[in-house]
Amino acid sequence: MAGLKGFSLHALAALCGVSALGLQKPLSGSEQLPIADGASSPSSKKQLVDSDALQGTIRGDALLARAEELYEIAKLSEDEYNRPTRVIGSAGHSGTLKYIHYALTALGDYYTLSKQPFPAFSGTVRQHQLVLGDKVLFDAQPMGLTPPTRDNEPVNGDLVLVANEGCEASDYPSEVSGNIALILRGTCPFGTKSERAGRAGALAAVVYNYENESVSGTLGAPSPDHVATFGLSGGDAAPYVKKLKNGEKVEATAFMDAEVKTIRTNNIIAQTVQGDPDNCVMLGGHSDSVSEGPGVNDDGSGSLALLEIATQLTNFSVNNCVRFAWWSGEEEGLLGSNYYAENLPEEENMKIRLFMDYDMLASPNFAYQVYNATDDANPVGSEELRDLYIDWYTAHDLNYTLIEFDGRSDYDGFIRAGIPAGGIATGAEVKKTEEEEDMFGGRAGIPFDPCYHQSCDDVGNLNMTAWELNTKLVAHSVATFAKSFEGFPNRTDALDAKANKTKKGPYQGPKLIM
Ligand code: DPN
Ligand code: ZN
Repeated sequence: MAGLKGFSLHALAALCGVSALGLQKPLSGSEQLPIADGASSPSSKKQLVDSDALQGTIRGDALLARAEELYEIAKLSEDEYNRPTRVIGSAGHSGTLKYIHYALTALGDYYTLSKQPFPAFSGTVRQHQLVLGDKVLFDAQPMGLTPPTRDNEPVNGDLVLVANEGCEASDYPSEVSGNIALILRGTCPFGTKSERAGRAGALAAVVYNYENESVSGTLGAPSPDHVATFGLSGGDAAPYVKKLKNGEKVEATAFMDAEVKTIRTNNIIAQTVQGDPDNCVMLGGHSDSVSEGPGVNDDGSGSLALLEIATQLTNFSVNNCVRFAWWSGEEEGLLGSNYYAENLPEEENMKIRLFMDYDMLASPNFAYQVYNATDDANPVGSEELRDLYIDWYTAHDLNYTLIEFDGRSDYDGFIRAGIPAGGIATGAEVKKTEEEEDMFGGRAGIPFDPCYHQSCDDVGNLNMTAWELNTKLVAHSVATFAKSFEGFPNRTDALDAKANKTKKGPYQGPKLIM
């Protein structure tokens, strides 16, 4: 077990004892599976991968055992975070990376493994408060990656309304200097507003929404000019905007005890040794969670489905290369997948025929959701992939819904790099409708995942029916393209004309950037 130093005894026992499929001894529920044979070599004597055969290897009990191990690993963070989490930079996340890497190593030489390190930002807000006039704004939210207020102490000043949407230096009146800027959401990213406010000398900034909804946003990559920044709902901001417009004064106190650290983390990539290396099917899930919880559904469900399929695939031979990715820093703004896609040399980019994203496959109040990635708005091939999922659900007499392909997960960098992409999901914070209750069961009026980004995203949060079924669909997607790309559009250009049009959307992962 060299290489697993740094684990608590408990987690080490979980890792070595249960020994995730492909480690020392198979899980109790999977003893019949010919794991050892598959794991030993990339030999072409194996049966050519076939969708039904690969799907047939997927078992809920094996997935569940992995989820239990993952939760144990998330507990490694308890000392530092007071709860299980697999946020980047935590012991729970480095344990997750070791777990994935170790499980893949145990598959022998079927895969070529690599780690892709990259710098990532990790923000913590210990305490925060915004007071306007004599009112504490309890619903004011710190923006992701916000810096602290000066010396991590409260700052005071007048609240100063910024013109337009605060995207231009000229929108900031001179009174902003030494005071607190109030800026309307829209047109440019939150990070730009914070930077402009900082350059104008503001002590802090408040970005208010045009709707009566709070803004759960992030400033994105830190800038030395960023100032402590809050998001506020349109409703909460309205009385103050009115006062300021009437020329009345509003006193403000802002307090942000926060820290932004740059850390190094890494993606893990596993590529089959066998198969045409110039024609790869690529798929990914994210290895990290948010700091609030262990992320067993988000995205333990996707990343463990991939690990299980990577394990079972070793029983087969493939015609095309299969490349699995476990992205890091998804929750901080798709950092790992963007880094990967942006740093692909053109020749390497062209080898990736498509990318399939698997993020949240087992939401407790699930819907079977397919990203509506059409060819007219995305690199050609995205729609063919979308239809593969639709056809599979249809063939299994299952309902599905089409959901927006809006940049909330790791497919975004691929689309912008001209690579066709798509995926499936089971829903996050959005509430299920009556119609969806009729289609999928569960309960209307409550979120698909009521534990989304919370400490209760634990093993009990998984819907095993959805997870097992969706993992079979993931296996189907892998087997289909590992066997053949017949009928699937060829790549034309690394920067497909359409990809250029596909700019970064309002989302950068789970958080809004503008
Ligand atoms: N999986 C969510 C996350 O990583 O936070 C993002 C997401 C939410 C993606 C809803 C799709 C739909
Ligand atoms: Zn996710």
